Amino acid sequence: MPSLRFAVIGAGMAGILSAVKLAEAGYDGVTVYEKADRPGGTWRENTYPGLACDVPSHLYSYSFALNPGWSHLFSPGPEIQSYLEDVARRYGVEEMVRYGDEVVGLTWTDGRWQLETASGHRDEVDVVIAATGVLHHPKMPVIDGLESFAGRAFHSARWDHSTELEGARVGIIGTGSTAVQITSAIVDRVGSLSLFQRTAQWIAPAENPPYPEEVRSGFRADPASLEELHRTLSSLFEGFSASVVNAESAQMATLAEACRVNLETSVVDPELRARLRPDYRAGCKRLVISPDFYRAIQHPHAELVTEAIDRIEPGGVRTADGRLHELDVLVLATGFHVDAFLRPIEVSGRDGRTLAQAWAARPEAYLALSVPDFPNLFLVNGPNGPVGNFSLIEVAELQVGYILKLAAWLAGGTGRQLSASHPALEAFEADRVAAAANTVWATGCRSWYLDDRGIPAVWPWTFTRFRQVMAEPDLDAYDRVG
Ligand code: N01
Repeated sequence: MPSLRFAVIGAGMAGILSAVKLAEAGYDGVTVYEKADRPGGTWRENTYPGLACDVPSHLYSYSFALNPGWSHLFSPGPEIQSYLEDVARRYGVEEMVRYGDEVVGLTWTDGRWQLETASGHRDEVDVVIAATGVLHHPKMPVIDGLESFAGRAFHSARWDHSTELEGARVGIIGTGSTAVQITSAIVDRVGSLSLFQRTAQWIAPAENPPYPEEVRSGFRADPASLEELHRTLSSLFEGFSASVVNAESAQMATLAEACRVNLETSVVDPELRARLRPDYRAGCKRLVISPDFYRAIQHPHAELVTEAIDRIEPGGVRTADGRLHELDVLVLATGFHVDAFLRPIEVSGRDGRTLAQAWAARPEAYLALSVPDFPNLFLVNGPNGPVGNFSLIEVAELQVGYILKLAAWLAGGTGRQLSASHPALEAFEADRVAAAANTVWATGCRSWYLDDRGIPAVWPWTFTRFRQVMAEPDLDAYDRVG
């Protein structure tokens, strides 16, 4: 039995997966550190009305724990949270998790990681797997007067369930996937809804049919059919990945046309339609998928506000035209600090080099998972990885499979330390940045995919290539220390 000791940080989708796979590989020295009191990660933190996954549920599932019971093509957030909790329970992850204790420090000393938590607990491990998430730290908008608002104001990922929505005058800032889902979910209940749009979004139409009980029991009776469905969806998404990384592909043109037709045929008022029409290409920002957003925004008491926000006052939002939009509730669906990987954990690697120093310009990791001078620290869903409209579960499964191969090398006794070499990271980054220029994400829009230079901070190649690269580590790309 290998004698490595592991710390997994985070008990979200990727942390649960890591723990399951480490146990399956026979490692018994595994502790999962989770700052909250439950697993689930983003699905625990986000509880806003309308929360759902816009990747089909039968793809957004662990391949080893397919779920015949999904209620819908795109199942709601609470169902996903229950699924993750259920997997954590059934696969023995619960017993490995230390809840309510946040990792605050990681220091590489004498060939091992010294880990420290907020409670003062210490651990010493050979390998750290950081499964700390991407869309994790809420990004608050910088708008004058935000604190002066007299009603209830909160970020979408910190939904205040004590706030009464029935009959309330609700404002939503943002038009990303989150704001679109919230708008559709609450428009019928609120007194009025003002959606503050800084940038229009292309909306891909997609119905969200339920799976009738007979279909679900069919899946239960025939697990092979469920596997087949997972495979089919996976290859569909793999095809999509090939189109987004080639902005001129025929599939992108088809997608753009579907979004255009959706807008032109769904929105009746030409003036509203014009204000909802983006001036950039479909897919440039992360595609928003919704069956009913256009219906919602045409609701008699919904208003699309396209005047820029000037400031926030106790009574509501004042726009640049001088109008005060009076509100009781203000939802900030303004996204996340997507470059805050691992932070605020203080990480000190080989020779005292800190991650803050290594990432002073921006986060970078070889193949999105290993950072030079930080041996035996591996990231799942780390910087510049595949995040665009794919199943992040599938991404994480491939990454964890790769990390397990690195761990097997460490456990094999040939060497005890592995971190990507500087030349390997530099070559990877040069190729990545060059390839990113051909993607649809670089065709001229503002989006959370772009780094501070305006370069898409994502995997710019096909998912097929990602799968191939993850299949077998190239150990020559790593500094190996015995
Ligand atoms: O955040 P976003 P999100 N004044 O960053 C606007 C995943 N997700 O939470 O476009 C005015 O996309 C900002 O405006 P602009 C998914 O990957 C998945 O919606 O920059 N507006 C934008 O409209 C998604 O992409 C699901 O001009 C301001 C919005 O806020 C990711 O999470 C569901 C502003 C932020 O959009 C993030 O989505 C939901 C300001 N000061 C989310 N600051 C699934 O179904 C920001 N904005 C899987």
